[in-house]
Amino acid sequence: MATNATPFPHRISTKDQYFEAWKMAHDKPQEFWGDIAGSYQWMKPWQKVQSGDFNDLDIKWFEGATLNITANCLDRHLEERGDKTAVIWEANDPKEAPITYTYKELHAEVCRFANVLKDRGVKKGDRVVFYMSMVPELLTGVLACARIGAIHSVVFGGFSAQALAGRIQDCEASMVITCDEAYRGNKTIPLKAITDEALESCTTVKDVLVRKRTGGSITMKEGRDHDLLPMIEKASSDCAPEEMQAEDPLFILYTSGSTGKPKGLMHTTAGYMVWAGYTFNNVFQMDEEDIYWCTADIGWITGHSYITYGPLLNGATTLMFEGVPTYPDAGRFWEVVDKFKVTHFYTAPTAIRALQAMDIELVRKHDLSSLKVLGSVGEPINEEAWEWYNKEVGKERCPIVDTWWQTETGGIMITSLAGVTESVPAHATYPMPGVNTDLVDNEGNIIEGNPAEGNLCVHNPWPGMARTIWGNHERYKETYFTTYPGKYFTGDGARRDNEGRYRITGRVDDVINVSGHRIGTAEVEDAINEHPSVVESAVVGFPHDIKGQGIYAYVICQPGVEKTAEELKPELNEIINKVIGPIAKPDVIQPVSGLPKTRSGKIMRRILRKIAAKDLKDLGDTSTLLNPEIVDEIKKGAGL
Ligand code: 7RM
Repeated sequence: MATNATPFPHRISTKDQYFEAWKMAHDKPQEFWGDIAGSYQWMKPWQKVQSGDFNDLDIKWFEGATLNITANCLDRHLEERGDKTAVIWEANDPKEAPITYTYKELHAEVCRFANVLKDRGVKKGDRVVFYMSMVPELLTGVLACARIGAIHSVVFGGFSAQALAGRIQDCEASMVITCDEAYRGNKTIPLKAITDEALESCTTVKDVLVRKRTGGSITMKEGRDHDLLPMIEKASSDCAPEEMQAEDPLFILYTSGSTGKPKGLMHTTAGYMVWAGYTFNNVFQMDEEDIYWCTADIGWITGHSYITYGPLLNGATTLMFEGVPTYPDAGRFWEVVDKFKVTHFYTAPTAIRALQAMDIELVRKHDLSSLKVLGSVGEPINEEAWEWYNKEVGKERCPIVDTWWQTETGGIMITSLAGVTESVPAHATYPMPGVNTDLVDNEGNIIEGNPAEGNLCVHNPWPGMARTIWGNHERYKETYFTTYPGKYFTGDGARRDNEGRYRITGRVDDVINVSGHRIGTAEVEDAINEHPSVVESAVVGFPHDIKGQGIYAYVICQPGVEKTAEELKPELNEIINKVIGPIAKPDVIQPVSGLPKTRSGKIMRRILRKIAAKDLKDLGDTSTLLNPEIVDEIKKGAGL
């Protein structure tokens, strides 16, 4: 394909241009974002680029405009790159043939799927929950929803029936789309059976569409359950994009916080589109012929913004992988890079660390010379993993973009731009244009100057930010905007170096990040407390070589119940599997007779974190505790 080297509008190509763009976005955000939005396709123009602020929290971008995001992901490219590969799908089993879709084919497939949804009565504003593995229909299905204005909510296939049910109930979904079973390495996961169990407690779901994948045995409920693939095959490939308001919801995605149940973050259409498109374009700096692979699952925000929307908005080729990094062996990632000549590779530090621990020949025997850019996302990357990634995967010739962002932010917020601004080991580095960051101390005072360390906040609205928590705007305000009034508080701590570059140090709240998965300690505690012998528990994170953080649970059993950690483990795991899913299983369980508490009855988690980390320096003053004697007992129990 004959292509222009830089067909991408608003591409930042030099470090000076980055600083100029950042300043422009800072000084004149309305003009800056109006200009960028101009390169997308709109049905009606906007009246105002942005309104609302962090006090009223009635944030709107491109109000008055109408559009359809799939027209921008698909239709807009048909003329220029209709025959270009849009999606490459690689199966769990390397022997199974990959599937590719050109932009034309993807367009047709999304339209067919959209017609299936319409035929089942799905309308604009209805919620459709996806509980699937990484089959092509997960990607085409979310786009089909967007095509007709239905709101998608993808639930990661590792969550339990109860967790799935909670999400379906919270957003009152009318449809669930699932698979018979998922392939995951040499295992299968019974997604349909889990869905059936979840639906026992859900009253809003009228239809279940089942994408057959393994052919494993499932039960189909007459009238409710339908076989998806034959329906798609029969449907017409003609489906006009629904005209959506800029602020119409596009999707809901559930994520864990420090308290309470998972929150359904709601993202809207126009701002999210502009943010996903702009960030993808500038962070990855792809050329027209490049092949991009993000190893995330579409069940997480990374898969929404950087497998699906971001790449397709930019007319890129995006690879979607059904499998896991260690099947059939731990060289699978590199085999796939070689097989498809991947140029841009985006993964999580936990995967890097896990593969780093394996035989190096698994990396070296594959040809990785196609790679141009490497990315990291999901958790802080330690220097050792960064250096290994740079040396063994990038052969010291690929810039690394360490991209810091969150489900709430919709897209990348702090990162270097590949080959444009410098990569610094373990540093996310510079905020994107339009992101005005502050480090604040615990009292909310802004820490001026460099270097600095504090709680990371953003003090201006940006197009991609979540607009609310589904059904609970008060909780949205309370969670993100009251700790430091007038600012969005990220929950992360960060340092800023003399050049103004950020290094994210990790969560400063009660969220732990296990293998890049966000887990609320309160959720795990609630699950553990369901055990009939458990009186109380406290869950904290601790440093883990591969997972980044592990889960450490301190558990108090009823008087007279003398259970060892070994006895508790399978019983607690069973409950956690049932309530949340296997991703939340504790690595360490320690039975204790009490927990360190302040005089007001609050658990002193700081002490528990130190003990879990086997770090007894600066335990601090424990004499003010209600029960100081407990600290020695817990230390002893931890083998310290
Ligand atoms: C994209 C995503 C968000 C939390 C966030 C951080 C941590 C993500 C980085 C990172 C250090 C990074 N969304 N985090 N990226 N920490 N460096 N590059 O992961 O909502 O699932 O998690 O993940 O703590 O608050 S998420």
